[in-house]
Order: sequence, then structure tokens, then C-alpha cells
Amino acid sequence: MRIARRLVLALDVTDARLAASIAEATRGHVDAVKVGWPLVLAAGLGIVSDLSRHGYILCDFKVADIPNTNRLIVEQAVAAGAGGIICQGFPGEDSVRACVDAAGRADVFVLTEMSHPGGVEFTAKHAEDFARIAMRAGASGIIAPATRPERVKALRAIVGDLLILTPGVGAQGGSPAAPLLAGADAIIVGRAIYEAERPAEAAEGLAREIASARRSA
Ligand code: OMP
Repeated sequence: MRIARRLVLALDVTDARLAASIAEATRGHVDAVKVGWPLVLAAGLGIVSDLSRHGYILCDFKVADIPNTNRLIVEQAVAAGAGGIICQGFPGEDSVRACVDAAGRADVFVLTEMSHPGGVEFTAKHAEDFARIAMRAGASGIIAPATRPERVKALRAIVGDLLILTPGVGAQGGSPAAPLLAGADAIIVGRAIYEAERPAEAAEGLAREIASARRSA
């Protein structure tokens, strides 16, 4: 993933046409569009192929199975046009490595600590281990919580120059600037953009906040 705008759109809408129009309207403001189960279950995997003609698609399938099944899932996502895939770290290093091997030139991002309140119950306790697995398995990056910038900082110390993408901005209460100042490469934003009356303006507003965070860094 090429980071320039430091913003990833989480396109969690369940209407293919709406998805296409929001992706198109916000294209100039985002580095990638994250497509997950809500949209793929509603519109089919073909939506990944359609959207990938216009930019980088990060398939958020939170792949979390035995190595062979992970491989099969990642192969399907890459064949559909995914530029990157999100997997879980908890199934272990062999499962993450299977994703990386199957991804080929596509990126694999390992989810570490989740951004929602329940993320502290289990994922926080093992987030550092998941980050180390990402390093050892050759992943491109990790997902870390924008809602807890201090955790982004701690995870940055582990992953060196791997990419860190941080969801939890806006609807989940995180600010755009804090995770970036803590060491994240980009923020992942869903509802604050796709539920806005004018998604392009919402993305533009975030871009401005990102730029001012950069200036104050
Ligand atoms: P909003 O809360 O609407 O901005 O969406 C956040 C997006 O990031 C959703 O697609 C979530 O599934 C995803 N996400 C989290 O919110 N928290 C996490 O810990 C991990 C993810 C993710 O893997 O992308």
C-alpha cells in the first residue's frame, strides 16, 4: 500500500451502487478502500474486482483459520483484485505465514489490539505477540487501535517500519490526529465518511485534520 493521504475508507455499506458512488466521490482523498464482510456478503466478491479497477482495495476478511484454509481465502481475495488482506494473529504464526505466502505481492495486515471497548478484554493482552508474529511472518503491517494512541506508540516500538493502520476514528470516539502523532501511518474511517451527507466533504475535512497533525508533529 502506498501511503500518501494517510486515510483509508472503510466502505461498510451494503448496497453495491452506493458503495461505488462513495468510493468514486472520495477517491482523491484516500489511499485505499477497505472492503469487508458487510459489503461482500451483500454484493458478492465481484465488488472487489469492480472497485479494484480504480484503486487499492484492502480486503478486511479478518482471516482466522488453519493455514490451509487461510491460504484458500487469501488466494480468492487476491484473484478478485485485493491489494491487501487483513488477518487475525490469534490462530498463530503458521496461519499468518500462510496468508503472507498466499498473498504474493499483496499486503497482509495483522490485527493486533481491537479498537472497541471489548478489545481490551482479550486482544490487548496479546497485541504485542501479534505484532511480533507480523514481523516474523513478513507481513506488510498491523492494525492497531486509534482509540488508544498510547498502544499505537507501544506497538510502533515493536514493528519498526511496518505499516500501522488505525481504525476507531470518529464514530468510535478516536481523533484523527492522535494515532498519527503516536506513530500510525494512516487512519481507517468508516461511518464518519459514508454516513455523512456529503462523503467527499467529510473525507476532505479529515484530510485537512491529517495535514494539520502532520504540521504539528
Ligand atoms: P467506523 O467505526 O465506522 O469508522 O469503522 C471502522 C472500521 O474499521 C470497520 O470496518 C471495522 O470493522 C474496522 N476495525 C475496527 O473498527 N476496529 C478494529 O480493531 C479493527 C478493524 C479492522 O480490522 O479494520
